[in-house]
Amino acid sequence: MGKTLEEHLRFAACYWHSFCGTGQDPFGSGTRDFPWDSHTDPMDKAKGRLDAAFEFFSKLGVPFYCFHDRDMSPEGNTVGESEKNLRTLVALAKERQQATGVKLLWGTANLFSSPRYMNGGATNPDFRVVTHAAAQVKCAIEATVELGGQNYVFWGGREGYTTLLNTDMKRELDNLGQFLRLARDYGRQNGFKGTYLIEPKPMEPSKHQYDFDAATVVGFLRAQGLDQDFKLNIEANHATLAGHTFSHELQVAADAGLLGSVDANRGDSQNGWDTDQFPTDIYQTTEAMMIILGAGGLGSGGLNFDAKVRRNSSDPEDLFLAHIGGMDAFARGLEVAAKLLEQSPLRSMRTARYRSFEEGDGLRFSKGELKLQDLAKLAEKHENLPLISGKQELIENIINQYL
Ligand code: XUL
Ligand code: CO
Repeated sequence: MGKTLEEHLRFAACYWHSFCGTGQDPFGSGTRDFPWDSHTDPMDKAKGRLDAAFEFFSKLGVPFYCFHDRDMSPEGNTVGESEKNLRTLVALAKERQQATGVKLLWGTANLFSSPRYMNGGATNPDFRVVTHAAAQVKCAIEATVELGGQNYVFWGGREGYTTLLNTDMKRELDNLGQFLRLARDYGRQNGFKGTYLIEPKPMEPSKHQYDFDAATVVGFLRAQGLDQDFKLNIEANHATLAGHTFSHELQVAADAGLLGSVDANRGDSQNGWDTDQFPTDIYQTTEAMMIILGAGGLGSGGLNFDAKVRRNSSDPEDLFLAHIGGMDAFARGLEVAAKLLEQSPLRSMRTARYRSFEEGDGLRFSKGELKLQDLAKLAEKHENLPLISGKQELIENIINQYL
């Protein structure tokens, strides 16, 4: 379709799962030994982690990476010290980017790990906490600009509530809108030309999160006047937590003209939480790539592996195998999707279903030329309608032929 696989897919590796998470869960400690964790000074740990991350990115050959401020550098005792830590690591990351050619897809701020944010970051009922969220976002935007990041992400893990009995939801949402406008303006005034992204997720860690799903976020962005600067970062596993398919979320974002980027992973159909597994399901990647191709591609976004190896995948090579498998699953999905769009009858079958709106009264309805009473009158002409099959099984059979 006129682009190379690399240009279409724009893969990114994420810093947090691969270089911060050792496999610890609520029931047990980590299972992967990170040699840099043997340093006692947190800044030495961070530097060792950075070296390992860039060694991995370049050995893997992945063109992009993504990070949170706190993945890359430790929180200090004061706001100023945290900022200084991040600036030190960003200078080193810049050197590594130049040496390896690896680029930054997006940066973000972690407004969910510190106990300070237990009631939210930008939506915290205590204004003083909101100022801390602002300090972090300001510095993370500066870091993203310094590293040439193409996007800046907001994922609202704790932007939500635990109970409505103590929550003024309207005020919190207005505060979120205000906060995001300030962040947008600061970035624009300080050289950020990329896309701001909101990553929907319905729950976990909050009981209810404000950025519930793509439709909710599209409505929020429009209501807050943010839809010119912000798009959506759709994550597969977040879609399933919201009771949707990955394709549904991609299509909602694409239809609003707001499909910005993708966090490529998958859930587990028997587990109701964010398992963040590497994508391996070619059916799912094919459906996703059909929508992405239909939307004209990912633009400045990409496919970020927000995924982690299983706790019992304890060999260093497992991290390579996981990313390679994920890339292959999407590359294969892209090839199948391109063939389905270009060679199969799928697209023409869908177009044909809506043919009645392309001519005559259907076209007049689409153009807004008919009133409800006109439609009601026309119904009298359409008694005894034939049933028109949706042909779902045929379509599914066609997809399997191309797979
Ligand atoms: C959490 C999640 C985050 C965002 C970035 O579920 O997906 O890692 O991608 O904050
Ligand atoms: Co994510």
